Amino acid sequence: MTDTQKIGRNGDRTAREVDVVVAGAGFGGLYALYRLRGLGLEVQVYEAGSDIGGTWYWNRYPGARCDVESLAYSYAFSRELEEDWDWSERYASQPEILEYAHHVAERFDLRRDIQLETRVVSAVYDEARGRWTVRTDRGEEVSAQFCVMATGCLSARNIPDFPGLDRYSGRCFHTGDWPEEGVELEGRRVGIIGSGSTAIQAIPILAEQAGELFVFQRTPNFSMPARNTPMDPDYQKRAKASYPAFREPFVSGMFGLDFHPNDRLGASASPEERNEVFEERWRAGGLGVVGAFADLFVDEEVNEAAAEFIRGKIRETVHDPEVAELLCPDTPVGCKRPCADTNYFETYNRPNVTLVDIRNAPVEEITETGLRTGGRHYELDCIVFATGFAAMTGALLRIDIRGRDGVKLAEKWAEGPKTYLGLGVEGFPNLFTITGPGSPSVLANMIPGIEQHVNWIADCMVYMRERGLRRIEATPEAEAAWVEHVNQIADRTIYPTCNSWYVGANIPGKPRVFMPYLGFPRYVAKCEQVVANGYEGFRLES
Ligand code: N01
Repeated sequence: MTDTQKIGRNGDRTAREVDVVVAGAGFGGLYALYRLRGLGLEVQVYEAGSDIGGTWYWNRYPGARCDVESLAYSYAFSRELEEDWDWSERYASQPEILEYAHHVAERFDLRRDIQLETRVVSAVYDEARGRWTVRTDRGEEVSAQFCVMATGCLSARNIPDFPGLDRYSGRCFHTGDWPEEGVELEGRRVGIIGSGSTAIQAIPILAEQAGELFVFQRTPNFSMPARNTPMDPDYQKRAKASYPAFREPFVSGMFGLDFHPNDRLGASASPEERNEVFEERWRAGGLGVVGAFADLFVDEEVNEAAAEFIRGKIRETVHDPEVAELLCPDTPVGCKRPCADTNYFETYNRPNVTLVDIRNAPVEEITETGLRTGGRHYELDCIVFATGFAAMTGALLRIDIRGRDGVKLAEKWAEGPKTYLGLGVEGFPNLFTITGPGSPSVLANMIPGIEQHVNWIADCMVYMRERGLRRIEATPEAEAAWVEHVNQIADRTIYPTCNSWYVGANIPGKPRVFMPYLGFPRYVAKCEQVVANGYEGFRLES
């Protein structure tokens, strides 16, 4: 018997009762614990990893860092926390972000309610009791009034089902599960599959470490120089002196990201004027080119101008014209997640780096000693899978979640995720998702997005408590209207036009549905309006 179980009055084994179970101790789970505990609720957090940090715990691959400015990719809920933490670089590295998560956990004494190395495997709603029974992979069972799923948008790793994978005798790693002790690559022949944000960060470092590096690229991606620098102490001091004002542009633009959105329309600028704006932003570093014009995501011509500008930079940088062409994306800019890099395209000028185009010649098989594609065999000592994630839904669907009438979330979402505001799901009372599908999540600065969600959930629990309400559930009408709205907004943009993980296209068989909500400020306003109208779109019961 574990300490989460008790012997009931009749000798029967009953689950420990808590107010809230939180699944995941990344930035979402940590803040949920802080807020909900602050309401006097008993909260149990389960975390599958052997430490806290979520995404920033698992993604320890060489080169991992955040491409949102560190001063903005941080919690805003505590002025003291803001004051006592200093960032060392403009864009923080994974070890520094993880250290920050540890600092937050210590500072607010969070660890005592977090159980590590424990994965939530099922959550079943008991309608008669109005409670969730949550089970873990350690065989524990706990009963909770609320479930808060802080399972992350990009945490269910995707390793494609390449034939022969099991017989490979070398070492292979997914970037999202990189060994804590690191990997010795000196003198090794290393292959990396993928060319998304992760690969773009990892490739320059792997190329420095490995004897030879082979990059197996299916789709090239747009990337811009991050121009990362050590943190200027004066800049940090000024930012902290008026932190809310500093943070404002990181939450008020359509994306709440580092795009520094411009109100100006590219359609009304001449080609020379457009290029001037692109150039200025390219020089400033970060993802600014993507925010160069207000119509860049809706006007194909403006988007193509930005695309051609970046392609020009790739052609200038990469010495071999054939390699440069292979690296030039033919998708609209921003349609797949754009990246901010350090020496990515330059890396292809190194003599130990080979780009292998697998767009028309997919990986045929993994052999005992390497990989075969395009009729050629590549001998490899190590294969790195930078092949992404079952984004947005994967981490939720690997938990056996059953709501009212025993309905499985996996069945309900068979044709794509359906939520109201990315916070609640019809048929699943008292279950909240932090940055769930249908919320801005990955199309916003994640930490402000998390804080907004957790605050909304915490306020909702207070509202319910004050009124003696026990259950909250999205109505089918509100949910259907929200799903339609999410798609209508996306359909006005270039987003649905390419095969990105935003639409689930990276996972064979996944329904093609645009999952995140576009427009963080509009979303926040909608959430506030829902509250002002007495949780409109939700059914509340005592
Ligand atoms: O994953 P991805 P990621 N055969 O899905 C390829 C965030 N992030 O880990 O494009 C061959 O983007 C796939 O090819 P294709 C960020 O939101 C943030 O790189 O599907 N190739 C693609 O090239 C990002 O978007 C930071 O044709 C296959 C790659 O694998 C998200 O995480 C840093 C394949 C996967 O790219 C995920 O990025 C890093 C197959 N069968 C990541 N299957 C920050 O800075 C897949 N691929 C904050």
